[in-house]
Amino acid sequence: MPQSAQSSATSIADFAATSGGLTALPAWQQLEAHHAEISPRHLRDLFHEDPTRGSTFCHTGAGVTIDFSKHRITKRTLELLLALADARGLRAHMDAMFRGDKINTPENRAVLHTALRAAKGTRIMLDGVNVVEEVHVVLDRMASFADSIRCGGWKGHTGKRIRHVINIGIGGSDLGPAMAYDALRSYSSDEFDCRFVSNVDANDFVLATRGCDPAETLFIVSSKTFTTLETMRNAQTARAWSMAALGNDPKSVAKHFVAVSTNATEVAKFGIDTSNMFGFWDWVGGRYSMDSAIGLSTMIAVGPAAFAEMLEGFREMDQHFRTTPFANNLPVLMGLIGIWYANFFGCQTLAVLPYDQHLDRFSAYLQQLEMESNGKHTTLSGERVSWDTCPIVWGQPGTNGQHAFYQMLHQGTRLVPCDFIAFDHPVHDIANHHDLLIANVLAQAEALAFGKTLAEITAEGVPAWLAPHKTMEGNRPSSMIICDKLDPRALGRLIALYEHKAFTQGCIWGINSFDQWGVELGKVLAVRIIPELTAAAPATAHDSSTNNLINRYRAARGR
Ligand code: G6Q
Repeated sequence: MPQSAQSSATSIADFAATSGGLTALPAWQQLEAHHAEISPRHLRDLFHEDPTRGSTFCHTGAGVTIDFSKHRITKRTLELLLALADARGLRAHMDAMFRGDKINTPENRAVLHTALRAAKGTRIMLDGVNVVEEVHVVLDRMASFADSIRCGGWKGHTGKRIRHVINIGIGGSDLGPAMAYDALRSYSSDEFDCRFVSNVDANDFVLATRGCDPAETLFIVSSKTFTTLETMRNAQTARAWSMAALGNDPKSVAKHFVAVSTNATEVAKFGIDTSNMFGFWDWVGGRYSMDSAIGLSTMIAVGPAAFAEMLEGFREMDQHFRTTPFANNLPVLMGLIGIWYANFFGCQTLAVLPYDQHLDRFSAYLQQLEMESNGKHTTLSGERVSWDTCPIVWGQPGTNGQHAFYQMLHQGTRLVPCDFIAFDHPVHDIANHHDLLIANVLAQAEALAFGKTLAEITAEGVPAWLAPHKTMEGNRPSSMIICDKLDPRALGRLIALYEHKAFTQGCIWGINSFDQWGVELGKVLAVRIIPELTAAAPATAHDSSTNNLINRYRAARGR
């Protein structure tokens, strides 16, 4: 794609300065006019007009193939979307991220999760330090710790080997490791299990520790800040639970608790020996941290070699994103096509539908990645956007979803673009399960796109009164994302694909994808309410609804 004659942002300052004004861009306005032409057209006609469409809109990179042909796009749509990316300075912004420029301007931080998987020997300088060297020092420490847990060399306080590893963390310090543990469960050691406690609801802790012998249980307290309310309360409960069973000996903490954090002072205050702390850095956002030390539980589960393969998968997708022309660039195309639906078709959601049970928690992970990154209404220059930003991301694995919510995808009144994710080879090749699974995912994409007309239904002899109920409009778009097999490398590739897709969209929308101010107010208000629940006098300082709800709860608890 040639550089556009339209305004092209080249530096972070330019990027911020031009982050408003999206809808005034010529490419945007051309897309609006183009949408009026495309929206009445049916995928049936687009396929009829171009018999090669199934291959021309299919791209492969970093071991991932994506068939975009069942989208309501033409070559012209892509040309205009690519011109939009060009006008928004995507290339320059991407280079700035990889280089370590402080593109998270509201927090004055670099965004260097790509350095977490850079190969040993790479140089990425930030404030005079080669961050890749630091990354590998931590990876090496993680590897020797993971090996000692895996081989039983690390013993608990009473001399027993560790059988249960429990990660305590929330948000970015939980969703990634929890998702990855499920995703790679079939590659995990059977010598121990990993469990996850995140919710401040005590039920989470009780259920996660059910059946665990404290003498065989290791807690990883994962918190970038080491001040998060939920994590700190769960860590204190875990310490009490562990010590109570281990003779209340404070020395037991060193054998049953390690920390992943950037905050050595708070880690030491909690009682964890900082030699059992694995660090990371303020240039890694929580939701981009599952391949940092936050992935310690993943490394313990699958081993350092498999973890390294996962990092290679990430790196391959980073390389693809960074070097492939946008017209064939998977994250860029995914991001732009997402913009096409969110901003021109007005779609409010995106369904992510993995056809592999191991990816049970993948859409929950993506909810944070995309919605916390791009669920913003303020541009980098501080104005309110006059365009929509992140859609709602949701979904669950097929084929279960087919027997639940797919009805709405096929015949509902809302247009829901879908990401199907499938694998050529099964992790467990039993009977012909995989053929059945693949037949289903292919059939769903076909049915959504082409549907079944009233004429076809009627020709089958369906009575006129019933035929409208059975009619499937079709023209419902989807991507088919295909990898070879779900293994650590493929997982790394897939996550990096979505990370860079989110980056692409944040750049087009002109927002900062790397802060999360929207979660702060609720935390502050909760801290204010906590003492009011037990105070001598009823609450009067809030609105009448909140006062009433607090006082109702107090009464229910006999206060
Ligand atoms: C992610 C967010 C957020 C964060 C959690 C946990 O990008 O920053 O989800 O990960 O609030 O924070 P700590 O790791 O500091 O406990």
